Order: sequence, then structure tokens, then C-alpha cells
Amino acid sequence: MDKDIKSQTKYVKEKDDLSKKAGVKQENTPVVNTKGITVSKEEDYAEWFTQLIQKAELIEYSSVSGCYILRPNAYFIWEEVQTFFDGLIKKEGVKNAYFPLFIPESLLFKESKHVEGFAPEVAWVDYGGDTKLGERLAVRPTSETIMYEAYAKWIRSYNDLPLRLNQWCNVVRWEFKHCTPLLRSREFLWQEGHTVFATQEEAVAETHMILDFYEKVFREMYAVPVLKGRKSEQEKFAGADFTLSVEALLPNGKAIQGATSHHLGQNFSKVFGISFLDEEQRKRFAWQNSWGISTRSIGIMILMHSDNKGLVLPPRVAPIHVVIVPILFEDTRWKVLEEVKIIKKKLEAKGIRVYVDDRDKYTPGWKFNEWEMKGVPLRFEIGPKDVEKKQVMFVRRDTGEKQGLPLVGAAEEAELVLEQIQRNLLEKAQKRLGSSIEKVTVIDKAAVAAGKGKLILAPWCEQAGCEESIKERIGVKSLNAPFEQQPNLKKGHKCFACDGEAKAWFYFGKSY
Ligand code: 86X
Repeated sequence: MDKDIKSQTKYVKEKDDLSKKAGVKQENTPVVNTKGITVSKEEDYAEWFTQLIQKAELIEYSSVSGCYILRPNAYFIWEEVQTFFDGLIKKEGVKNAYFPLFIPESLLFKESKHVEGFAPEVAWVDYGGDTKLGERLAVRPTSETIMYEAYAKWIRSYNDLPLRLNQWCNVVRWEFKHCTPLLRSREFLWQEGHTVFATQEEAVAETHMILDFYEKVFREMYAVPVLKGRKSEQEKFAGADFTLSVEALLPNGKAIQGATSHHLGQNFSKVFGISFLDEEQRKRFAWQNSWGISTRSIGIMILMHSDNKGLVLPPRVAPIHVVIVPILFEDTRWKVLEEVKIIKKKLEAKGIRVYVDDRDKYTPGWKFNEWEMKGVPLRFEIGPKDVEKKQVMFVRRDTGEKQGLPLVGAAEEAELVLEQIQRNLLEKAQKRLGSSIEKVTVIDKAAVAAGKGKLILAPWCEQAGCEESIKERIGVKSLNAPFEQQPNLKKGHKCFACDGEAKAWFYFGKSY
């Protein structure tokens, strides 16, 4: 094993076809036998991603197809996002709870309209040991039904409202499409917020507030800019009056949904009997929302920033902010490590997460590659000459920039550089997004833009048939309609794709 690792100190550029020759590569067990990624993101985006997430030790495949292990490096990111979003919603009065994983079949299908299309994806439990259950149980694909059954019991009068609960949990949707870790898996982690209000105004206001929180998660934690807006009638959640979403544009020109916030109106309250007596003792059905963000968001962030050397992590979600690689020689070892100890302490005092890689069995160059693969935002190199000159080498993961800086004040400087990295990643992605949006009013122009991997902003009629034909003709689907409609469409404005009247400016794009 050790020898194996040593023989791989250089990144292998050629495509490794050992697995193909041996015929051992299986759908759920890709072979990873080189340290570096063997394809570039430009030549094979999907293969680059699957190698990256394994070699950066984020994800491991399991023996269940479509179900993946989140290793500590990935789970750390989720915990940071969890802490951030949890803080935002708790400050607004949302409380956390936990509802059962299993949902009786009769309850899951009580509100048939919203589940119809989803039924083929439900995973079922039929037995407890050898005993067949009286009624089979669904493994939750989402928790509306199990939560709203309880809500109906708890809500009696306007005094019981608003009721605002959230849960952090796993859900299962038995995908039949090809699965990809983080982006489409059969089990994933998310938060689902389910809130109930006496008035529609309060509920609607909350859907927008939550959407702003999702935007904050993407921008401030993941350094990913998003497009906020309203989903089309066809793309909204069938159980909702309207669905709001944040959408991101990946570097390969594909758009991907980041999170959703639904206004459920009274659709569920009427089915589940969630009603209350108002101040005049009149019975009213409650107004509801639901909203969610999942571990897919981690996948979006990885795709957004990473490169051919591996993962690039925004400092806000990086398990290690600064990796210190001391350059060690027998006679100066002690001196260098002494200096490293001091600078480590200063960094940690500022809340910077530090790791000192003083392993003897690897060369500095090998370590540089490893920490670049793992996406550590900032690397410190410090050798005997640096100690003499009282300096340390700063190497940025996002730009590759190298700079020798005085040891005195290095911690303060590191803090600034980490902030710069966080800002730079967002700005780079923001520029890409900005220069990718093309405003068009006729389909021919949209086709050209789509061919160039652009996002289209176009006046649209919002008709299902029209969306179908757009997809067929130019291969894009609607993402959402931005809230700022500029210029405001006047009555009679033509749809960009058909003879109908345009209802709103909509974003369209190739989707992931
Ligand atoms: C839709 C709606 C909603 C709470 C969210 O988007 C955010 C958090 N839920 C989820 N949806 C389903 O309702 C659904 C239902 C079944 Cl039975 C299923 F198998 C899959 C589903 N997928 C999505």
C-alpha cells in the first residue's frame, strides 16, 4: 500500500483504462486507482465530477445503487450549512421537530393530486421480520402527510397560529434515472419546513423570506450566485398555489434548481382538515407553506468552483482553512516546527481552522497535490530559509497565486486572504452568470443563444404546450420568472415562441 502511494507521487495524465481491461468497472463501484483526476472537466464533465468527489474524500460508493456515503469532508459542509440556515429560521420563530420516517400507505395517498406522479418513486416496507404488516409503510419521500395529520390535531383556534416547524432529515425517492452522488441520489438529506398561518398574506410573505434565506446560503456559504423567481404552472409543485425557486448556472452552461419555497394555499388544509376558529368564532381553513434545501446544494457548489486539480472550497464551508506544509530537513526540523507551532496558535486564535501536515512519508510536492485535491483554500509553506527570513509562503487555491509574507502579521493576513477567496469565488461565478444571460424576444435568437450555452430571458405565455415545443425545438426548459420584470410586459405582448400573449419574462436553460 505504502509503496503504491509512493509510486503515485506524480499525477497521472493518461486516462487509466486498467479497470476496463479487467472488465471490473460496475455502475456503483467506479475504480479509483490514481491520486489525480485522469480526465479534464472540459473533456468529460461527468467523469471528472465522479472522480473528484471520491478523490477529495467527500463521497464513497456503497453497495446500494444510488445511495452514497457522505464522508466527513462532505458532512462538514452540510453541518456548516445546517448551522447557518438553522440560525436564520430560528431567529424568525421556526422551531425544529422530528416526524416518523414511515408513512402508512393510506395516509400518503390521502391527497392524491400531489402524489400521483410520484408514486413510482416510493420505497415500501412490507414486513417486520417475517411478519407481514397489516398496512405497508412508505419510507418518507417528503413529510407533508405525516406532519399535516398531526397539525390537524394541534390547530384549533387562531391562538394556535402561526405554527412553524422544520425538520432536518433524510428522505428516499427511488429514482429510475441514472443516479449521481449529491446531485441525484435515492436517499438524501434536507430540511423541510412546514408552516401554517391564519392569513394568506403572512404565508406568502414567508415564502419570499425563506427564498431570500436560500439565496443567502448559496451566496454567503457556497459563493454561488442564484436566480430567484417563480416556477411556471407546469414546473411548480402540484400541491402548491405557486412555487418559488433559486436556480444556479453551472460552468458547463446547464442550469440546476437549488431550493424551493412553496405556497400551498389551502390545498392541504382542506384535505387534512387543518382549520381554526377565528376571532369571530368562524371556522377557517389555514394557509400553508413548505420549503426545502437538500445536499444537492453541495453538489452544485462543487461543480461551480472546482478545477482539474480537484476541489475548490469557499472558506465558509471548508473543513480546513489553512494547511501548513513545513519543509523539513534533519538539521533544521526543530526550528521550523517551532515556528509552525507559533503561527498555528495565532491562526486558531482567530477562529481559522488549521492543519499541520508534518507527515514524514510524503514529499512536500505530494502534499501540495493532496491538499489541492481536497480544496483547502490557503496553503502555508514554511522551510528553514523562510524561518531565517521570518516569512511564510502563502498559496491560494482559487488563483494559484504564491506570495511570501512576513511571519509577523501572517495570521491577520490569512484572515484577509480567506475573505478575499470567498469574495473572489462569488464574483467569478457572478460574472459568468451575468455574461451568460441573453435577453431575447424571438425563438430564432433564443436558439442561437441556447446553442452557445447561454441562459435565455424571454417573454413567455406560460402554456404547457408551448413549453413542450420550445424544449423540442431548442432543448431548453423554463427555470423561473424573476420578480423584477423589466421592462414590464404590456398587454398584448407576444410570446417569444408562439402566437400567444406573453405573461411574464422567464428564464430558460438547458437543465442538468
Ligand atoms: C414535492 C414538495 C416539498 C417539502 C418541497 O419541495 C420542499 C420540502 N416538500 C415535495 N414532492 C413530493 O411531494 C413527493 C411525493 C412523493 Cl409520494 C414522492 F414519492 C416524491 C415526491 N417528490 C417531491
